[in-house]
Amino acid sequence: MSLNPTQENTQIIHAVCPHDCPDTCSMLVTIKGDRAIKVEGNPNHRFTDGFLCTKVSKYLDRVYHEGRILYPQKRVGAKGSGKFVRITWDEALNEIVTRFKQIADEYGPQAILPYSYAGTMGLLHYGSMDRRFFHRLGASLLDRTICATAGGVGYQYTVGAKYGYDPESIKHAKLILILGSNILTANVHMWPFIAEARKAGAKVIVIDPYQNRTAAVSDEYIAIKPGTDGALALGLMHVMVAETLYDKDYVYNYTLGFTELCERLKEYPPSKVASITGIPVEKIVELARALATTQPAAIRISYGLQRHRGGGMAVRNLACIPALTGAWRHLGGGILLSTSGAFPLNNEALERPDLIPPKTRTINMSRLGEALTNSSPNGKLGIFDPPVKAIYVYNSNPAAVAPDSKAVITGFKREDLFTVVHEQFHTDTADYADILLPATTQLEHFDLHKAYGHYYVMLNQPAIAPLGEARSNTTVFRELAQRMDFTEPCFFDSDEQMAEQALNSSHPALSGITLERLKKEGSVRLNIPDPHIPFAEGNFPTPSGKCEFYSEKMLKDGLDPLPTFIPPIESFEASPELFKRYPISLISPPAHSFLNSTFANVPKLIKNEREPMIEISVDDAAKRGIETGMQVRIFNDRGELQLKALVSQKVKPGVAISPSVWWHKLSPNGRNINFTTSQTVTDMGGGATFYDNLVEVEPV
Ligand SMILES: Nc1nc2c(c(=O)[nH]1)N[C@H]1C(S)=C(S)[C@@H](COP(=O)(O)OP(=O)(O)OC[C@H]3O[C@@H](n4cnc5c(=O)[nH]c(N)nc54)[C@H](O)[C@@H]3O)O[C@H]1N2
Ligand SMILES: Nc1nc2c(c(=O)[nH]1)N[C@H]1C(S)=C(S)[C@@H](COP(=O)(O)OP(=O)(O)OC[C@H]3O[C@@H](n4cnc5c(=O)[nH]c(N)nc54)[C@H](O)[C@@H]3O)O[C@H]1N2
Ligand code: SF4
Ligand SMILES: [Mo]
Repeated sequence: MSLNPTQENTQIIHAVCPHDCPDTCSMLVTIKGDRAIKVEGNPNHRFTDGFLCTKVSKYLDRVYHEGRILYPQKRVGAKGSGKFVRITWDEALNEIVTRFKQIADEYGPQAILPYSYAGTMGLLHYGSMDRRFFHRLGASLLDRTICATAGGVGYQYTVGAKYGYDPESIKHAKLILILGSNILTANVHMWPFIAEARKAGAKVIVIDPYQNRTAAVSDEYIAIKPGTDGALALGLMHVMVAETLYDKDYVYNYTLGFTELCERLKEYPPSKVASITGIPVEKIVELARALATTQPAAIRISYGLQRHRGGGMAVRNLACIPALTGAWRHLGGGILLSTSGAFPLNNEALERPDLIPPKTRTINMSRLGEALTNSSPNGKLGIFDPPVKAIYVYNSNPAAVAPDSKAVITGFKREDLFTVVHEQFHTDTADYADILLPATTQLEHFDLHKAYGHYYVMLNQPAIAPLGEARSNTTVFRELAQRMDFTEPCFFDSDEQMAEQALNSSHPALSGITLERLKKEGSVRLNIPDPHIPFAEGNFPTPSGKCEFYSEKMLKDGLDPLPTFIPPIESFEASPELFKRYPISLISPPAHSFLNSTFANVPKLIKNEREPMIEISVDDAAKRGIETGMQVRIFNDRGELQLKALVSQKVKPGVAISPSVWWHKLSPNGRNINFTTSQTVTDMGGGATFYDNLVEVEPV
């Protein structure tokens, strides 16, 4: 432990915020005796800048929450009743191994499904010993698509890898365009850099179907119809080409397929794009001119705009813009979705994909309902052979966060499904466990971190001993491997050894970044130029080395090789019949005080959010006789729930917003918004389509 003595027998430990958030904050934990007494943002970290967000500044309320699961338990009541009795770790682990062996004998090991996501983003506890274990076991593989794959894949077709301008360089931008990203809620440490740009005269424009917190403080807010950003990008490029505002030299040297792109753009004049997006023609033209003639221009996109069927294509189209305008030449210009692709960590060493038996199947986590009920949403039965007979859930709360809750919960209720849940809290998912295991929090274990919103590698040192009998993910999988008699040396690696393996790469970006150095410094910037202008002279990591307006790879993957517009599957354009019955597009974006469903059980943060709510436009409310404060019923063919209405100027007619993700059991009638969302997946990457969701709303 790196302990720095301070006054009154307290010590400060370097930690890292583990949550699924681009900011990956450097956190200082003060401990006194065996207790953590304070968490704060590291003032010496350039991105964290000395502050933590609303949620994580209450991290100790989570660590010392009275609802922590502190010992292993076995279910005694009906599935979902939440009734458990205490057992020992030996009993719990032996039961898991016995059941896994039985199921593997009878149905084959693929009947066992691991289910995890980013409850912690620490590389070790996110994916290391767990992957080794399930790979060696021959369990089904899980495609982790619930959040970011659509945009990630679309971005990579165009740009080649998941990184863009250096987030810190946005302070040099003169024009900042934000789409599908609520910076003040979900990426708050980027805001000071944006504020600095603004002080120097930059204009900030937010394009979003919802006038969110970020839009409210920006220079201009432009409302867009949900799921239509792909068309907007085409319209903007149409104007840039028609008015010859593009950077000819950049296009000639560093892009592929300009001629084909121009042909395609003819199909998207501003008049057509205006009718698709709901943005007036003049606005589209003005925005195109501004983007092409103001440099540096920075586009910040996040994941909101890709939670629709055409989400991959929308991101791909937007990613073409900075190559057309030449914005990549400038410090603070370009586009940014994520920085995660810049970290050349050795994932193969961590996860050992070589242990996967040939022909192992992959199950898409965004269609968990389908996997657990062994039936598709349109009623086809017996689609999985073997059926899923066991699920091991960790780092996730799928009963609450996965789409189509009715199907997911029907699956979890199956008496013949053996369910293990490793959790810090009695979540909605924990209630369905047969065996419930206590998990450590970030203060109780060691981990190594990369980030998706900055360029620093970071180390989390444990600050306190595990509470109760809590054990970390890596500890539990190491013990399960031993009980399974897995004898490969990788099952005996310690956390520190795995961290060293992850850092073991010949890539220059990691040169000089060692565990030893991280133990001293806590956080080290990747060995990349500072400041970083990645594509000033092309060097795109695509197959052609250029920014690909035309993508041969997309063609091979069965996609349109050129930018195009794919409307939301639940829209007037794509399903007029459905639209007649369910005319409101419901978006359920991150609540300010929760992190997905994490923190949604911390009283102070629940108080901030007040209660589960739906914001509905003045017009839609009037038509339905809805007033603020009324209970309303929200429904579609998948399910229904009840929430309090807030009549709002922040959404246009036809759109509603419900900040999420509340726990089912802490929501009215035990149901959250995912009773309405669907298991349909995106055009690319098999991503979830949470915001491609038509509903009707009526007073109760
Ligand atoms: N406070 C807080 N922070 C979080 C989270 C949280 O739950 N709470 N979650 C974390 C996680 S896991 C993630 S992935 C990120 C997500 O962070 P973001 O990517 O910023 O969040 P989104 O869900 O993507 O929603 C952001 C905005 O996208 C808008 N949006 C929805 N559809 C469209 C569209 O079609 N076009 C456009 N232009 N905008 C659209 C929404 O109205 C919303 O204002 O945040 C992380 N940070
Ligand atoms: N309607 C709607 N649904 C959504 C979204 C939305 O915008 N709208 N957002 C989606 C998005 S972007 C995402 S990323 C997913 C997120 O979904 P999840 O990945 O399930 O994220 P959380 O809800 O935060 O749940 C993480 C759980 O992991 C547990 N945990 C934390 N650390 C550890 C650990 O070290 N070990 C173990 N064993 N457990 C740990 C926490 O206690 C918590 O209960 O939700 C999706 N669901
Ligand atoms: S959730 Fe994000 S902003 Fe909040 S402390 Fe963690 S990394 Fe920082
Ligand atoms: Mo996410």
